[in-house]
Amino acid sequence: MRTITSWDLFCRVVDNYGDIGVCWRLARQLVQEHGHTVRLWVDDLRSFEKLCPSVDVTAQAQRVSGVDIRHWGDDAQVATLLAADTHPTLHDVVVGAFACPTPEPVLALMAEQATHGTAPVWINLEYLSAENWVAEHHAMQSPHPRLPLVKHFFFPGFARNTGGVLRESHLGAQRAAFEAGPAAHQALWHRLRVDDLMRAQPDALRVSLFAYANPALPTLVAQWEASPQPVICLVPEGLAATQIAELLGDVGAARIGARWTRGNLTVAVVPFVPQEHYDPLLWACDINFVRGEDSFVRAQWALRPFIWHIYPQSDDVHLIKLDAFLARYTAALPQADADTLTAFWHAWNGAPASLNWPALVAAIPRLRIRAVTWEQGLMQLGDLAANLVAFCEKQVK
Ligand code: TRH
Repeated sequence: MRTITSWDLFCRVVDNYGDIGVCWRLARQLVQEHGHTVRLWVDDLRSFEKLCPSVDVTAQAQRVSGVDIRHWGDDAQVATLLAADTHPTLHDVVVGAFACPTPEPVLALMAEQATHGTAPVWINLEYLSAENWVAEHHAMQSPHPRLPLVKHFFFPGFARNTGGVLRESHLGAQRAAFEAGPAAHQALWHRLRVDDLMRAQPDALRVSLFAYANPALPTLVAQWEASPQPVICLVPEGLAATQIAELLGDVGAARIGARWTRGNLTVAVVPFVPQEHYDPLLWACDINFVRGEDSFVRAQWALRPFIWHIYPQSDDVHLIKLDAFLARYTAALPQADADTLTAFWHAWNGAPASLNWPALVAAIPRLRIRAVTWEQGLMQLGDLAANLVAFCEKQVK
């Protein structure tokens, strides 16, 4: 009987950091929690470096945090790197993340291994969605049109009969340790270079803002300025920071350390931190604005109210995904709070007129309770990495 202990994971960076963010998290978890071997193929090492500064952007092959990283270039380069590797055959599982294509040399090798009955399990790791059809499509198979290979569709999700979402086994303990004492908070604020601000305004509402450029931002900033309670907005350098700087008449000044104060609002541009340092920022804020896929999931594990800026797709199909998640998340909220959250998420995703910050703030106590029950429900699905391992083991039994 074959067992599953090793993985070839292919990641194409389509945009921003979510593609590599998810793959890097999964790769580390397979190594650290399952003791497996992972070879992670990435086409864009510069985006990767942003999440993991120890990545050498010039190296074709390197090992970081126990993960073998390969620069995914053209097919010839894949073949060369494979041949040169200490492990020149494929690993037990070949994963294409976010439906990226499997390189031809890898397909050829898989087909050859298939003739000996040792073809790797072939997985298409899909995008995350709360839509109902996901459970029906999860684990479906698709035979290759030419080769004796079968691809398995593995869908992350929020419902039973999906793959769940990523969650490291130590996450709850780490979060509890962070919340237990002020030292961890102080270290975080120091790392983000805002310790003076946090000391000066201990009662301010703390907000983290990770978003794409957003037409609702001017309205939000105006409502923050007029807020009765002071608001501190921590915005990582990037798209939203640039937009805020332009909005506040300080074009080109969205550098780390930049600060603006307007009315009761203080904005601070903070560094884009390595991936493992992002969670504490979410844990330490009262409300988190997140985007894409990975930060969206991390905000759910932070047990704080969060606002999702979903990755925009053509024909507004992303709005269907947005509403599918909202339907699940708000089902257990009092109706008024469900309406408030829904209106705010809609405002943040294209309908600025309905943006109502005071209503959202008033709902925080109930949203925090919901965040806890949501976490409990999600944990019952098991975590994606463990679910994926179990799924692949089933395929080789
Ligand atoms: O960056 P994103 O918008 O990424 C993606 C991609 O664009 C992708 O093509 C698309 O399919 C997907 O969205 C839906 O958002 P995401 O997924 O939240 O990824 C951001 C990553 O950056 C995540 O792993 C968290 C990490 N991060 C840090 O490590 N440090 C930071 O300071 C911040 C703000 C984020």
